[in-house]
Amino acid sequence: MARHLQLSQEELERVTKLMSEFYDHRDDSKLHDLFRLFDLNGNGTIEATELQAVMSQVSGERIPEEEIRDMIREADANKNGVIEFNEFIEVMRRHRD
Ligand SMILES: [Ca+2]
Ligand SMILES: [Ca+2]
Repeated sequence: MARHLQLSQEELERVTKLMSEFYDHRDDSKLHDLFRLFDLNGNGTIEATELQAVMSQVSGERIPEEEIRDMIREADANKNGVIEFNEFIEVMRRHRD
């Protein structure tokens, strides 16, 4: 089931809302929902293409590949090139705290 690598308007609003709950209200309970929104193809990991697509939509401008690579490198604790859920939690918390 190939999916277009882009969030719908509704999903984009949800990402923005969940991020604000996470950062502003320190609500960790929504991280799994957030992870699933980033995981556009639903395979259980966040790939570079997905991170770029979502981050670009959220910020409203295209994030360069180089920046995406740095973000992945920072988050990718087991060095397999993709972000698993536990790595996602770690990096999100590190950025907030
Ligand atoms: Ca994925
Ligand atoms: Ca990984």
